[in-house]
Amino acid sequence: MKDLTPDRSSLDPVEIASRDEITALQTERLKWSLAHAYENVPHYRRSFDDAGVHPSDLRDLSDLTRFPFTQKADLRANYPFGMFAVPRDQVARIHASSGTTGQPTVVGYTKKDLENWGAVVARSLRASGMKPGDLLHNAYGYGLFTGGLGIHLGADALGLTTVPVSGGMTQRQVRLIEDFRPDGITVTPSYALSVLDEYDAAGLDPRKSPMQVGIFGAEPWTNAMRREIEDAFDMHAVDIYGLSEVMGPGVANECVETKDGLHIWEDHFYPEIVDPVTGVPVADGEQGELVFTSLTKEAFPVIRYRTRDLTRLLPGTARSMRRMEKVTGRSDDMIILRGVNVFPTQIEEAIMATPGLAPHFQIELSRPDRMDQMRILCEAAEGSGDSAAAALTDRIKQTIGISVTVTVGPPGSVARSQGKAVRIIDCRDTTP
Ligand code: DLL
Repeated sequence: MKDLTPDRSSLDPVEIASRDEITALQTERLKWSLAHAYENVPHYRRSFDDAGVHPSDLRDLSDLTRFPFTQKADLRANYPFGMFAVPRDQVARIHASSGTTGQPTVVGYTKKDLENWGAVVARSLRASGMKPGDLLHNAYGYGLFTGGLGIHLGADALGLTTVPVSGGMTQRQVRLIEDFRPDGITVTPSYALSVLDEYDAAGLDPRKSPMQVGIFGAEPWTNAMRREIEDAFDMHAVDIYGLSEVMGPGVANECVETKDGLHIWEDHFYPEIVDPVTGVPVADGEQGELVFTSLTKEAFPVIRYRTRDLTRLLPGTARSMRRMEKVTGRSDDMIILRGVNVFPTQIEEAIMATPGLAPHFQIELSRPDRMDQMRILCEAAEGSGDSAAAALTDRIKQTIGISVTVTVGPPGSVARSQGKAVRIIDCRDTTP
């Protein structure tokens, strides 16, 4: 793999500023953001008043913990535009979450917000090893989802040539990659695997593909999956994180030279980690739920937004800004199987460590006789037998401590998605 480390002189000065400079900037911006939310969003005025706090109570960053959390339910209760802090005619763009359960969550951006978003995505793409003039194959979905258009903004800001392919039509993805010869690809890691399958189906060698880097996010993926993809395509695989409520892609990104967790662009998004049950903040280095406060957003400020994503904060390395460890999963995706907490990422790790299995999988939950059961649906790698089932069952028992059944189907038998993978099929009847 080629060394893609960006030239230090090409970085935004704030990426390598001192911690004191970053803290001073965050404090000034946080004061503005709290006042802006309080003065312009009835929900924030009410919730701050109820908690007995006022934006002027914030003297330094540690005072933020006195302010109330914001939850997804608050955004839903104010559907569609109730959380906007500027008049609707100053909102330049609307995005929304898919809303598979209940109401979609609507978010908005002013022109300035779009500029800032473009800047943090540009920073993310540069950290991933892309440079002005490079060609980018953008296979994140375009539309209300923030992936496609968010990456596009950043690619424009960095000066890339963007191919706005969006998701789907996998054969065409491969043909365009081979014809246009992109330097990088932006796509969910699970859909990257479908692209990989298509390379095989077309009889093409993925290691000869032109791509030098894949920038993968929008869903959890493990370091084991990173190795698999890097090996298969002979390219770097880096992690990009974000969520619509906070901005979209580009809230945090790995640096291609270190791949040791994602630097949070702390000059725009202030992170905290809290205990997911009690909401009490925990120290850097400890696991918990990630919470974000926006520092510069005009249209849709978020104050202490509970992401449900589980990770921990680590000190900066390649950049001064703190890192978040690769996300283990969402607290809502945690399966409690007969008392043991299990995340789909742990199953992914076990599958990747078992010879003879392809990296596709789904987890089926059922409850016969009021006992929760887990079945792992996975696939034999091309040309291998099905002896891997027993090996995977054993590995999961030994590493996670749960008994599961494993069904190893033929290649292509596990459902594919064109964006975020659907990992859990819940067939449990929860009626008492
Ligand atoms: O998925 C934004 C995005 C697009 C990020 C493209 C990266 C690339 P939402 O649809 O609002 O936004 O979903 C946000 O997806 O709270 C996480 O649970 C999950 N997620 C996003 N990035 C990662 C990642 C976009 N790198 C939700 N690792 C978040 C793990 C991720 N989970």
